[in-house]
Amino acid sequence: MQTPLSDASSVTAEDEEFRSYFADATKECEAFRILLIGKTGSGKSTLVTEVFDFELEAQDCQVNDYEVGEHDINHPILSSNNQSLILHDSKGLEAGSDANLKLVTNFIHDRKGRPFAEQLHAIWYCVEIPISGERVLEGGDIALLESLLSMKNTVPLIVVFTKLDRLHLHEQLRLKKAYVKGGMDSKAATAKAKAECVATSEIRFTTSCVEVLQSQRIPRAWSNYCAVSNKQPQTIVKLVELTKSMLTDSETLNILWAQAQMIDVDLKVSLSLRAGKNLYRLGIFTSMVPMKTVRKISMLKVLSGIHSDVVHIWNLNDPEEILIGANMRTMVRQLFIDPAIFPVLDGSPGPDNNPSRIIETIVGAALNPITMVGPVITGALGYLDDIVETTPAAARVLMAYIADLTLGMESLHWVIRQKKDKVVTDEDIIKAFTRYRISENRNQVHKKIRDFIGDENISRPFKREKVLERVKDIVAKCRLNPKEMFKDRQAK
Ligand SMILES: Nc1nc2c(ncn2[C@@H]2O[C@H](COP(=O)(O)OP(=O)(O)OP(=O)(O)O)[C@@H](O)[C@H]2O)c(=O)[nH]1
Ligand SMILES: [Mg+2]
Repeated sequence: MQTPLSDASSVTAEDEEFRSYFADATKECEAFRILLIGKTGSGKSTLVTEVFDFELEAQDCQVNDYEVGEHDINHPILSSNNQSLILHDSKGLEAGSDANLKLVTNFIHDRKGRPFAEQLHAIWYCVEIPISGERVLEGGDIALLESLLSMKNTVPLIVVFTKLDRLHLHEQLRLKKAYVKGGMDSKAATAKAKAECVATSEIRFTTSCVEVLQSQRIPRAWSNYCAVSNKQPQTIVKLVELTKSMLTDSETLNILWAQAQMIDVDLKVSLSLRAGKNLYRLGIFTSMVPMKTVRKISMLKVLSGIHSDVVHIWNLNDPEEILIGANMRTMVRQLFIDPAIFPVLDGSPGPDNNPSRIIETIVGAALNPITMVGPVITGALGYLDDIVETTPAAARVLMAYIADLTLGMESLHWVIRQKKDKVVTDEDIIKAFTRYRISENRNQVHKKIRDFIGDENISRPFKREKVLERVKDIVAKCRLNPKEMFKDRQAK
């Protein structure tokens, strides 16, 4: 039995307003700022729609400016769909356009001296992959890279070769033609060409793009390159990873990047799990009497901070702020936390082992928020007050909250991704969270958490820092398979 100690730090913590870790880390700079360079038609708008769900057709007048092609590089482009991103778009560097070159270099130079939030955090230089022998980089491109080199630009610049699928198709047709000419029948030629075109495209891409970019002729003002296609999401994920790898160790930029991009789900999950860093900040895993600190701050506040961090990383378009509202937090607690508080030793779920019943209740309540807040919150508060005395149960709650909310948000991400308007509604949340709640993944998560708490004495200081690591392992083993999860309920 531990006797509560009276320690000054926890008294201070009692009065301290709980601050979200991610909100703190990004308070000086709330959006990732990216510059797009590339000729008209090179695929810039398409790319940003793919990566950021950045809806350029929105009603916003700034966006309309963008649509008509009057790209004023100084004019930041925002989208209500994704507020973690600011775009700047250049008109492109048509060969010989000195005025344009000056505009772009002056802009990059000017941003260099600005406060961090106004600086450029990355440059994507979009170049269409040539398929009929055109030059990949022209005089204007070389001149720009030259001036970036001489101004000692330090903003990571990635050369993004676009429309990779066109090269694949071009190669496929070329191969097919050759095989048919050699006497093969059309069907066999098509199949063979299809199977081989990716490999031959790779060779073409290396000679027509990579070798040119790496040649002496091209000033080394670029940091890296990749090839993308809007028809091949995995190529776009690679660009996101590449961009992330250029962000050095700035915690702010890493958080903003994970938030802003909407295509690399692994990156979202990984940052989402770092919401648990709040626990360190509050001293929960470093104090000798951890749960005393939890109680002083209140378990609900801790959960609410974690909740807000996780939701922010997923960065869904939630104009009504349903995801951070009290009803949502209550729903998550009721769906996932109660069983973590009342486990039974054989690893089966606790008192709510009738998922369809609890889900029906929750669904009804969440759709009708007025009926929800009162009784459910009272119940949850009661449980959480009771458990703060019991270290293992509290640790289990924290682990379950981080893991379940992360996977629930992943489920919601997949639901929203299928929607055209990308706006979160109550129904989407219910669909996504109940699907995860009844999934085998959720069972596994809770079983693993219970196994962990059962195996180890969590109250020992040297074990505590392992908790977040363990949550990471557990989530990694229980990641969702969206195709499997939503196979019988396709988005309407
Ligand atoms: N096949 C294929 N077409 C693409 C791809 N990316 C873009 N396109 C097409 O290329 C055309 C131009 O794309 P945009 O994204 O509008 O190009 P942009 O660079 O924004 O052009 P401006 O706004 O005029 O500067 C559109 O018809 C796109 O559908 C791709 O990866 N593959
Ligand atoms: Mg465009």
